[in-house]
Amino acid sequence: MSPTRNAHTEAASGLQDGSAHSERQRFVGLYRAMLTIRNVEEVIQSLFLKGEVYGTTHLCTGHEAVAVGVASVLDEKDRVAATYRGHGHALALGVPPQMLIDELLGRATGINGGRAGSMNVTSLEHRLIGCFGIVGGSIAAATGAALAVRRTGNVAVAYFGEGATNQAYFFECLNFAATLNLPIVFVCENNVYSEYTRTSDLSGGDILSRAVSLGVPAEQVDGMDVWLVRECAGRAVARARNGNGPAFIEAMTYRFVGHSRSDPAKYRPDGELERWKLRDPLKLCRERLMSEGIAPSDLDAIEAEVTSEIEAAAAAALTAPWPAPDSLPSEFKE
Ligand SMILES: Cc1ncc(C[n+]2csc(CCOP(=O)(O)OP(=O)(O)O)c2C)c(N)n1
Repeated sequence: MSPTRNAHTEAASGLQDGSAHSERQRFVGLYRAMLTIRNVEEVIQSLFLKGEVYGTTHLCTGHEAVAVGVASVLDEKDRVAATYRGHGHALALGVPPQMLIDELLGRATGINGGRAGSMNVTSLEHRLIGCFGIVGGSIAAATGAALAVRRTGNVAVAYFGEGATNQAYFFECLNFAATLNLPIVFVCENNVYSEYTRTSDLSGGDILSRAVSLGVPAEQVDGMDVWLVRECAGRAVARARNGNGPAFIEAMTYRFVGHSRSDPAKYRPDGELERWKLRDPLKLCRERLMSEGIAPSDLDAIEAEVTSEIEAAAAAALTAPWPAPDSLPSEFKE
């Protein structure tokens, strides 16, 4: 089945005929996709604080360029595993914002019928084999998916945080992927913190060397710049697709919000957040688009359009139907 996409992901994905879309238009699509993620995360946070979101939430605000840049080089039959911080990945892969917001509010119209919630969003139709709450779980799931897609010329992508590179999954799966020459791209989103601790206080050595020592070529990229992420991911995905085996990307990024729920992130040193915000991926992208000749008023119009689309989706989610009790799996019925 062909994945369902919105206009923004269609443009962003680069899956349309290249001749019909100039490079400039493609990057406007990437900007729109990042704006969508930012706006969805903002409404989710506000609905969470009002008690409308069930379970917990881990927002990816600040990581948008990684999700969008990598998704933009994937094709229709690739496979992706993400983490509990996976709303952005789902949206970048084409899950409609309305269906994601509905899901987080536990509504029947959610992408998983309201049964998955924030941490377990899955949509095979959109290439997303799952979001995993177990740190490092996405690495194992994507490695399994790489085994499944290796005969079809497709690739698997594992997203995970830098804290997951201390997990056994990381070492076992990179070793396995290198040994079997699997078509997989490991995308580590290094956002500096693992929950409430600076990851450098938990880890020995550097992350790129770990991947290289297991036989996986590794590259670091500025995860705030969607152009650079797209180029880096393009190289890694092409390598895997051409039968040259796994690749590892360490995307340097920062989460602008706390780890989860209403974590105020007081463990950060003064000024750190502000310094990273100077390199907000949306700001960098907007500046780049303006330098390419796109009028600020056109970008303002896109921003206003996305904001009102997502606000309308949030309002609609609040009135969406609940799942019928008899739609519960039989083991949950009395
Ligand atoms: C196996 C396992 N151990 C511990 C946890 C608790 N936990 C949830 S998120 C997290 C931090 C992970 O940090 P990182 O991998 O850097 O990802 P980030 O949350 O920064 O995106 C931990 C320890 C867990 N979910 N799974």
